[in-house]
Amino acid sequence: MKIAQLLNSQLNKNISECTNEELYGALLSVVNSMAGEKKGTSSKKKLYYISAEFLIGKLLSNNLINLGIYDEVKQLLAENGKSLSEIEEIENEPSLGNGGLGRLAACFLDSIATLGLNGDGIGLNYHFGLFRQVFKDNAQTAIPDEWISENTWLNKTDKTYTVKFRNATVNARMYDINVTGYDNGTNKLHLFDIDTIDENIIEDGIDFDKTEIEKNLTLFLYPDDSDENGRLLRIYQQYLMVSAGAQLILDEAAAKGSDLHDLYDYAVIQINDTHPTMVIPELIRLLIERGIELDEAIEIVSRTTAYTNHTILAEALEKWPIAYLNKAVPQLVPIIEILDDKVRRKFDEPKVHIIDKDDRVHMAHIDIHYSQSVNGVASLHTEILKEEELNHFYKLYPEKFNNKTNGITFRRWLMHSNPRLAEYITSLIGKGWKKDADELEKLLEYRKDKKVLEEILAIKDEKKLELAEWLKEKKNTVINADSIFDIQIKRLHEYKRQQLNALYVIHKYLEIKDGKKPTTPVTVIFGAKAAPAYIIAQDIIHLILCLQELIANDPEVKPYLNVIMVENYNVTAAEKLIPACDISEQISLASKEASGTGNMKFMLNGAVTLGTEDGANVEIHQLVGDDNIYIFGDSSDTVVERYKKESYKAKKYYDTNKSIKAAVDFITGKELMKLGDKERLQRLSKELIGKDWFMTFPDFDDYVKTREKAYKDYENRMKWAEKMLVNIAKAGYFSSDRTIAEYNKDIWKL
Ligand code: 26V
Repeated sequence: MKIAQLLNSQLNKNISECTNEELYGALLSVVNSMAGEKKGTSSKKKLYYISAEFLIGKLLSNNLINLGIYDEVKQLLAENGKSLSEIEEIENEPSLGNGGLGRLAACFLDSIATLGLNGDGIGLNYHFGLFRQVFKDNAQTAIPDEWISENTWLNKTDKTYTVKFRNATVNARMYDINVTGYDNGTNKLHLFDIDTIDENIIEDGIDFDKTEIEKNLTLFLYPDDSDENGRLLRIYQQYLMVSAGAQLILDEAAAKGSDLHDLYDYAVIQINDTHPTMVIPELIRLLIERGIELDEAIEIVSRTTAYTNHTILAEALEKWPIAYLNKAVPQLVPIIEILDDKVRRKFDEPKVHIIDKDDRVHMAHIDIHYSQSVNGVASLHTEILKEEELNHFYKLYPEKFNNKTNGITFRRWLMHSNPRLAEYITSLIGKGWKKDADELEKLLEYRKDKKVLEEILAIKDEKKLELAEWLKEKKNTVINADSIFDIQIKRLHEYKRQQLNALYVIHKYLEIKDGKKPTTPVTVIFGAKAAPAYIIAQDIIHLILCLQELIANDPEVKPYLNVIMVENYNVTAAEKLIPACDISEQISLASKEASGTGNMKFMLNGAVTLGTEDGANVEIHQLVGDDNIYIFGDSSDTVVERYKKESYKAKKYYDTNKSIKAAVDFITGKELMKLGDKERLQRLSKELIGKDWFMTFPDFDDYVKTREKAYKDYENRMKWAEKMLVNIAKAGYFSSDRTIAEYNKDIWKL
């Protein structure tokens, strides 16, 4: 049937007479059923990508693109006086993720389906997801993100599994979201939930009674875990996900003929960071329950699982007190103890034991000992895991360690978010790049072609105007579309160093005040949520918002420099911001950012990176060469050494470097103190001078110098356009299709 007929069968009047809401509802049902009818590949072995987060973004356009009906639908609507982009506005963005790890999981699902691999996602259906960020008095406040509405991509299923905790038994119900492949079949994202959730227990902001798990289990992603009840709730959530997931995996394998002794021929489970680690002891427990001997069960599960590490920050590596596990999921404790005991019998080194001397369970250690593969997410990251962070494990199991440099789906991050650029690329080199991203290199032929370079600049200008309009309409913010757009968007964390960017802004502000005016105006754009319990991160947001206000009201500075912090940064905002970016800020302290994936999205859209040699920036640098990236700062070796020697003294830099002192003093100077919260600004200034744990001061001068160089180079428009073009041409390596093909070849073997 033609789309028009399908759509009409959902509507009881003409398209032209429908509201956008009605059209969105109708499109959703049509697309959902078309997607559902397209079967994915059915191989004997199936991949299960299990993750606490899936930051999938809005689905309508993405599905229209993947089903190959985007243009047809858009035109049909236009013929009836309707706009697809206005209809897209109706959709709420699913609030099922927090940052890079969750977005990566979403890109991976897209690529798995696109490559025609038999693989589904397993996660949880959080009713209010991660919080929605609202700025009030120049500070972040958090409210529930009500993303589930009547028209939803969630398909309720009849499948339920019993999940037992010490003090409660719940029924986990499976909801499915169709995952369409680009020009290929449909896979599933399975999200578990329980019917007894009570949304009315939410009190002020995002507070709620943490103890009533039948009512609260799937209310929020990452509920506050600063007290025992919060930490227990995290364990309950994780177990709900893995127990239901494990039962599903065993059911599906058995249905295909597995006797469970050969589970690894039917299933491979990719464990996305440590949140799903309990799937290992849970599967062992379930296999024993079904009659398999302990040792064999351990062997079977170890051959079925693979683990991805996404961070080296010690505080992010989960360690649960055994007492907490005992309170929540006592059935796993004897199994974890056996897993630990086996390790202890083989290895004396306490650093590789699972249960430490303080009776805490190191979740990553379970993954490393009891799975077949351990991978990092960019070459530098994997090297650091092997040589530093996980060196003791690497020595035991060198064969398990491997690198899988992250990637992004070009369907969402180019074809959907920047259609004009995508079409222009196709007009130059044909459409082959859509299936084989390496073909983007053909663009290099045009690096000296004036007409091509001018068109690339024109597309960027158009995207900048669009962003300016969007900011005006949605966020009530006015920006100058003729300025350089210098953008840092990512979770707020000290290691990502938004504070370094803010120090630069202050430095620049002081220079302008001093009469040193930039030739091209600059708009510095931030977007970031901070974990509600992360005080210094909140302070950094406060500083940025105060700077925004200060400059907006300063007629002397405003024509040259502006600061904007976009409220509630999410996938939808990223889709507007990234195509409009000139300079992509990737300024984490070298060695700390596992990979980064925003860096890849920016590059693909013709932004030039200003960054440290960290994460995947290293690989971007290698691909584009020195002339097409701005690299600054200390190397990861220097940083690692400095930590080892404990030799870093921030105060020394503050005392001897005039620019640093001036910028830091400004934080507690009279201008900002008048606008801001004294306590927050003083705490931040004290943190920087007394500690600066992520070493912004040693990199400060080089950062300023390199950023100025980038701004200067920007003025030569043709040369700049060539840098843009090289970045686009070299981005092919970062297609998640490449990453997934590597996972499949080396680990999953589907
Ligand atoms: C962080 C947080 C912070 C807020 C409270 C709860 C919570 C729970 C888990 C985590 C771990 C986040 C790990 C993560 O997102 N890592 C990122 O993974 C990306 C994909 O591999 C990678 O590009 C980023 O460099 C890495 O930071």
